[in-house]
Amino acid sequence: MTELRGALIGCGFFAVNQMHAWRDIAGAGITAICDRDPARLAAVGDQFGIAARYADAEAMLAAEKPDFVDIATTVASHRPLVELAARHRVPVICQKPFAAGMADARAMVAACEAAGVPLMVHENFRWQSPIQAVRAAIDSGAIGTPFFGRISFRSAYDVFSGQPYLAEGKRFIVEDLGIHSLDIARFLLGDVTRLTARLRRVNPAIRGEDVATMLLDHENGTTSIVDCSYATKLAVEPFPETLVEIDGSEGSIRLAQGYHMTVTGRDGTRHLDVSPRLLPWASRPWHNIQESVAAIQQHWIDCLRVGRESATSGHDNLKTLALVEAAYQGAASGEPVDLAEI
Ligand code: NAD
Ligand code: 89Y
Repeated sequence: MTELRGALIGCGFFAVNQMHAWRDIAGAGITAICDRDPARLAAVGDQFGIAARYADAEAMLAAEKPDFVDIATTVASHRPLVELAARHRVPVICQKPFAAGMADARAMVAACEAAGVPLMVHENFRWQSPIQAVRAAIDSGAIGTPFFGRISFRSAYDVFSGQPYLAEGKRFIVEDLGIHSLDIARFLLGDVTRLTARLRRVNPAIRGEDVATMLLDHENGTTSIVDCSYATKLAVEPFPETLVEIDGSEGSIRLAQGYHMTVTGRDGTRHLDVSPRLLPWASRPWHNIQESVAAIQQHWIDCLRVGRESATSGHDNLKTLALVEAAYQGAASGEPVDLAEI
């Protein structure tokens, strides 16, 4: 099997996880990196032994002609970089949030489609092993047909020290973290027709909202609550665990703090430890996210090899991003938002 040669753009805080994971991916590796910040370029190049280093993404794509490009920059640069990859006919992964608005997101999907280039959004939370375990329990039929869900992420973890830009944007928790929770809601319970949202800021030291409570009507009639907070001080800090409740016609699923899953069905109750693996390069409490980075990157390579659309393709991610937009619009108006109008 020929090794696919990847190029990474953006050598910042999160890219280090992606670089570690690429080293373990079967059939692929990163052979060139780019960052416009020379210090970050040097740090990642030295840490991972990458000699091909570029300050300019276009120069890298032209010289290296990689098999795929992995964009790990923040949102402002996503559209120009995805369109650059499309022009060079290079399959592309783009970090979340895919875009700051629907028009940019649709343009990026259209550019890749027109160029015949696969596009995946690095929407990794659905790839966390506890979330996959919940989905497997639903699919097993043990709880019957789901009619209610709650996807909950509540924490007071200091995310601002590693990602200072999160304190500065007009938008914060829905665009940064709630986007994952909304994607998990779609993954577990299906697409959404209507969303009602309430947002607020509790932490006076940041610009955007840090608490969000959302009510989702799913196409199949299921109702869910998606709630997230970075202003919730708990006895035991749960970061970065997403807690899940699913009620079905025959039973229920609870994914509780500590990666404890309880499945109650016709045949009784099962208690399961669904803790993520601690990969050799990972560190607590990030190991849950880090494991999902490895999983989504392997999925990308598996899909790329056989020409299959990835689970979180650009096209799929438009539906997750539309929920983010609906949350901001709905919170501003105080009214429910019809997703068909986003
Ligand atoms: P960061 O600011 O630490 O790093 C971004 C890097 O990209 C910087 O070094 C910057 O110099 C570089 N860069 C920006 N534009 C560039 C360009 N045009 N060409 C070359 N280099 C460029 O940001 P971060 O915290 O690593 O976040 C990056 C992305 O990852 C964000 O979109 C964030 O939301 C996302 N993220 C995802 C997860 C997850 O679990 N999926 C977790 C954390 C962050
Ligand atoms: O940026 C965020 C993400 O995607 O996962 C957690 C995070 O790092 C902080 O909220």
